[in-house]
Amino acid sequence: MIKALIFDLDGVITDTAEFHYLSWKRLADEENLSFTREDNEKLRGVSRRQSLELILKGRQISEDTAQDWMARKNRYYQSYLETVTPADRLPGVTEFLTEARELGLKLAIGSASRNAKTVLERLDLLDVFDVVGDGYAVVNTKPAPDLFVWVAGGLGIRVVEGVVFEDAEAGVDAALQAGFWAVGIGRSKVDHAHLHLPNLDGVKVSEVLAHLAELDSTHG
Ligand code: B16
Ligand code: MG
Repeated sequence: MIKALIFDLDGVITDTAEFHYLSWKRLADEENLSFTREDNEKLRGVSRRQSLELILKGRQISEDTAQDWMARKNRYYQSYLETVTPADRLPGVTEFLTEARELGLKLAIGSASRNAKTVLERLDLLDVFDVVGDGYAVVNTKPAPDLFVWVAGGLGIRVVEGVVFEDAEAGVDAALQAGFWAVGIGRSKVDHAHLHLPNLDGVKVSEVLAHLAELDSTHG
């Protein structure tokens, strides 16, 4: 029996990946680091700290410099966030969340981002979610299961009663490792999830739940 839906933010509810890219790119250009759009794909769902490490590609810098660079990138990113409006919800998101509420499901966010609450405010969605797990909630980030387990605790559900919607390989790994149902969204390596969808446009919550129930009765 599914009681809650848990959504990743960037790539599922809205697409802030481009802003992350532009912000890291500006920092990389200022510091003479090579950083391409292809490199950026590897940062999907990955924490700020791990993103910096991937961009450095093994180059060593002092802790003070690392803190300075992450803070600078975050300032660039936050200035992009000022342009976000409810129109930046991804297609189908509003309808999907509305149907989920009508079905009596609890709703939550499980995002690696420390800016998740700001983004939700800009999208006018903060009040829609019962629990928001963000980059401040746990120490071990995705693919560790900790964030989604933290969210389940806040919702008061068992992991088998929750479905995680994720666009990143690390996020699907985290959800599966924790024991949730997982729905992979988009073109990244997410087809190890129980169900894989291109996006939420035109997707019915009732159909997703029916599909998972069918899997449960076949394999469960
Ligand atoms: P911040 P998600 C993730 O969001 C992004 O996909 C990832 O690119 C970013 O590095 C991470 O948040 C941390 O973001 O710098 O704002 O703390 O997909 O987990 O919602
Ligand atoms: Mg994501």
